[in-house]
Amino acid sequence: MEQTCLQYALTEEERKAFEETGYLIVENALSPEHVAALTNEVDRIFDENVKAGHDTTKALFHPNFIPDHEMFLDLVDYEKILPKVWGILGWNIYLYHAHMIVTPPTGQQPTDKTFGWHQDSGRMNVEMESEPRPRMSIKVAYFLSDLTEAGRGNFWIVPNSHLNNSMNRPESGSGQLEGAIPVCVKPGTAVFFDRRLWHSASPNWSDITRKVLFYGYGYRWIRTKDDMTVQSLWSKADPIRRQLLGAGTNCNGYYTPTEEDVPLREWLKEYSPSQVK
Ligand SMILES: O=C(O)CCC(=O)C(=O)O
Repeated sequence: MEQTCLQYALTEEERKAFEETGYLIVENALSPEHVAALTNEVDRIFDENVKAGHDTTKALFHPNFIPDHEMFLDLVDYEKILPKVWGILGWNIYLYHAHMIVTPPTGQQPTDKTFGWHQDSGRMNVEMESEPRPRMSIKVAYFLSDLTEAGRGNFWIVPNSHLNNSMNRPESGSGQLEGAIPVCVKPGTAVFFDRRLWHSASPNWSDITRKVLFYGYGYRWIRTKDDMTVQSLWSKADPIRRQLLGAGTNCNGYYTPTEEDVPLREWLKEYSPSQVK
């Protein structure tokens, strides 16, 4: 981690916006060249899946994509983004989950069918007692395709909904949650969202294939949510990247970390001590 990343630290304004609304939009997180290079790899993976039988009109949900290309790995500790992640969650973090979603055109006419609204993390929302639920994790979504208009398979959210344990769903099965909006962003935009923010995927009624990379960061004591076969990447990774890829000295170190378990804390002690609690 280079000290230059500190210029991208979470500002007080960004913290306030994230805490109040449950999300944060960072435009131009990726340059057009970076978007193009990532898109090539996403297209390659989509084509491989199509060759293996994936229906070209259906969304491809492709988890555990970090080992698929060095560029995906490099985004794990991306200097423009990671400082904001630790600004929100602190230093005892890792990448617990990552998925790529490619949403091709459905070729169908728009409908008003209710989307699949949810908070992240399944049973966490049932088995953990508290109102509101605790944050525990966030996701960063890197949008690679042009989503400046609705109807393109946009990510939908209900701003300010992250402190609501439940939401009223339309009983008829048509219409969306009250206050719901499509996230309309340019390629190269990163969108941070609190796992509790009520959100949903949506159908793609346009003729532009939607492409997004989701990076889920959570506390080190949370289990991985997909296979996360990243262990083979540990030996070549620097200490902070190794932490983010789930390395640790022993099981207890995920709960009560030593210096060796959390090089990110040691780095922050040296370069940004006010961020170490
Ligand atoms: O594909 C989308 O826009 C939504 C993804 C989603 O629901 C999630 O990452 O939990």
